[in-house]
Amino acid sequence: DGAPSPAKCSSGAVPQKRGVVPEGADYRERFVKVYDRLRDELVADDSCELTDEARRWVAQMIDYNVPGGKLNRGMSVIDSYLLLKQGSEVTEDEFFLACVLGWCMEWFQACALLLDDIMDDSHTRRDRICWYKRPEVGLAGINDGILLKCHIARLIKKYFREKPYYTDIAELWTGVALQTSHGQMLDLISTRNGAHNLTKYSIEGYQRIVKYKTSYYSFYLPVASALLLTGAKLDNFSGLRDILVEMGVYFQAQDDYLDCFADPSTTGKIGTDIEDHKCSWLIVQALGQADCNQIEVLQNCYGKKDSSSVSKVKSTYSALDLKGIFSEFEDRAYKNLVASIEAQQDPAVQEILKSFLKKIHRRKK
Ligand code: DMA
Ligand code: MG
Ligand code: MG
Ligand code: MG
Repeated sequence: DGAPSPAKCSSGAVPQKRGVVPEGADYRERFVKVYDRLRDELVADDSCELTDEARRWVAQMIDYNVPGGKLNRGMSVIDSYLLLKQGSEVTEDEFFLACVLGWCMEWFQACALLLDDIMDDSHTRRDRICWYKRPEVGLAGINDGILLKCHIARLIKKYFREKPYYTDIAELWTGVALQTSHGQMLDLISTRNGAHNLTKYSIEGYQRIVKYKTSYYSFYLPVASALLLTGAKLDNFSGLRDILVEMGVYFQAQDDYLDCFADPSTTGKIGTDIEDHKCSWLIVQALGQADCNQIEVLQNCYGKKDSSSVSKVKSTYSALDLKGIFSEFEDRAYKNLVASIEAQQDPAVQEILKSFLKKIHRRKK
C-alpha cells in the first residue's frame, strides 16, 4: 500500500529497531521513493469526478513538472529536520512526514516555475521545452500551475490536519505563497517601469524583489517547515529567518549571473533576462558602473529580442568586467553570511545554515 516500511537491516550484523530510521541511511533515495505514492494519491483523488482522460492529464502534468529538478529544496527539509533531531531517534512515520513536506517544496517550486516561464516568455527548463510551450498545453498551463498549488494544500491537510502544529504549517505555507506572488508581481511591475526608464533600477529595489520572489520560499520555507515538524514555534527564530533571506538574495544574484553567462546545457534553461528587460543583478551593477556612452547602449538595447541588441548588452557587461565584479560580490556575500552564521547561538541552527551555504557558494547551476 506504499506505507512507510520498517527500517531494513542491510548487513544483518546490527539489528535495527523496528520503525526507526537508521543513521546514515540513504535519505535521498528514501525521499525519491515517496514521490510515486503522493502523485498516485492526488491522481486518484475522487472529490471532483475526474474522468480517466483528466486523470491521465494530471498524472502527466505532475510527472513533467514536479520530479525532474535538483531536489535541493525538497532535500533541505529532510536535512534540516535530521539536524534538528540530532541525538534523538526519528521514526519511520516522522521521516515520512518530513518527506511529504519535502515534496510539497518540490510541488511549490514546480508551480512557481511553470507560471514563471509563461510570464518570462521562456523556452526551456530542466533541459526540456517549458510545459506551456508544448503544443497541447499553451495557456492551459496557467490552470495546471494553479492545480499544482492546490495539490499542496491537499497534501498538507491530508497528512497534518490531526497534528497540533497544523495551523502553523498551513499558515506558514499560505503566507509564503503570498510573499512569492508579491515578489513576482514586483518583478513584473519593475520590468514595466524599467522599460520606461532604465535608470530607475536600483539595488534596493532589486533586493526587495528577490527577497520576496525567491528567498522566502527557497530558503526560509524548508527550514521553517522542519522546525514546525519538531514542535518548535517560529516566533523564536527571526534571526535564523533573516540569514536565510539574505542567503536567498545571494542565490538569486547567482541565478541572474548564470542567466547571462552560464551555458544552457549546464543550467537546463536558456536565459531571457536581457530580452525581458528584467531588473537583474547584472543590469543594476552595470548602471552603477557605466559611462554616458555605455548607458546609451544599454538604454537602446536592453529589453530587445533581436540577437544583435542582446550581444551589445553582453559586450557592455564584459567591458565593465561584470564577471570580476560578481566574483568579488560572491566573496563578500560569503564572508558576511559566515559571520552572521557564527553569531548564532544554537549549534543545530548553525549547521543547517552552513550546509545551505556550502551547497550554493560559487554554484555553477
Ligand atoms: C525566479 O525568478 C523566481 C521564481 C518565483 C520562480 P527567475 O525568473 O529568474 O527564475 P528562472 O531563472 O528560473 O526563470
Ligand atoms: Mg524566469
Ligand atoms: Mg521570473
Ligand atoms: Mg533567472
